[in-house]
Amino acid sequence: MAIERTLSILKPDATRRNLTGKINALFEEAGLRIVAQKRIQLTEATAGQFYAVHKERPFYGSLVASMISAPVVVQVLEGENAVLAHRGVMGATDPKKAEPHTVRAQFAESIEANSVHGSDSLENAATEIAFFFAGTEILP
Ligand code: IDP
Repeated sequence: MAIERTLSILKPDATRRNLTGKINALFEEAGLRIVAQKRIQLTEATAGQFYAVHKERPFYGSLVASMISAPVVVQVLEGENAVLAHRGVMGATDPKKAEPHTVRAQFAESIEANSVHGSDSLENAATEIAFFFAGTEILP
């Protein structure tokens, strides 16, 4: 088993409804350790850059607007197979298709306002962690 790090974001729909503690508890119960965490307000430019891979998708503008509608909590989670473990706790993108125990099944408002982001590969995790955190901010 490899110890990995992944980038997690508690999205505006979660911060707005004061759900950060409940979601963090699910991460910790799944064996993930929060080794860095900060609450920030994304700008249109930053959110647009972060989701640039979706630029051609029809929901891109709406997704960016949703991501800047309230503060987010960006986090680095560490643990065994953290990327897959985190994706497992998050659940499917569409909350209607997510397993009942997952964050998105329990908390998401919609396929867009789906409460959490998680890196989808170890390679993307490294890029996304560096997007938000300096190495000195990560304290295992
Ligand atoms: P993921 O977050 O589960 O990895 P992605 O396909 O990478 O899913 O999409 C990134 C984000 O874009 C989703 O978490 C969601 O907020 C939004 N999104 C994805 N598909 C749709 C859609 O069909 N309509 C609206 N928003 C979507």
